[in-house]
Amino acid sequence: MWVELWVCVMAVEQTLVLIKPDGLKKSLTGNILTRLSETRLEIAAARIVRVTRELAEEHYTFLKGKPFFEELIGYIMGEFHERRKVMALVYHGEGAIQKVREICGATNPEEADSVSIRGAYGRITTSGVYENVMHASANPEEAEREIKLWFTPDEIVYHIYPVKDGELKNVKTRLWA
Ligand code: DAT
Ligand code: MG
Repeated sequence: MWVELWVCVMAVEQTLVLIKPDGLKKSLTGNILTRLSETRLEIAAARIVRVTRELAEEHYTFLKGKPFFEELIGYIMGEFHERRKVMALVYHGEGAIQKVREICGATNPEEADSVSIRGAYGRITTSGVYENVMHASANPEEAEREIKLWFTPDEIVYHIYPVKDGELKNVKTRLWA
């Protein structure tokens, strides 16, 4: 007798998570990391980033032209929360994109499942900004573009995308005095 065994194999993926300025201001970092640890995914990278206009506009480049674009840029830059920074993380593992999106919840915090992060902690301001606490990549192509925007290869502990050797010439940097 043949027994059919269906095994659902999920692809190993990586995804970008941002804890946005409202998430930091509301002291939700620990809470969000605890919820994400339920996924059993691995943290591959983490950093606190001061978001320049250039980075914000590049991250949301596909939304250029939307009526809410300028406010969205101000929000992610921290202009409304006295916190000019976000926490950026890369999660790695099977089905990472969908697992993180599920915990994150729908874009509109009023429509998000109430136990998701956005449903529980997000809000829409009177001027219509979706303050939805966190970002999560939506698909593998977006994840790759976003991870490469927010991290250099050396900041990620796993080898996830191809790298090449390069040399930076005449680059000014700050060193410990
Ligand atoms: P998501 O962040 O769920 O991937 P998205 O990529 O479509 O959603 O949009 C990016 C961000 O832009 C989203 O987190 C909040 C903001 N946004 C999207 N649609 C909006 C709208 N109709 N009004 C106000 N802000 C919006
Ligand atoms: Mg998106």
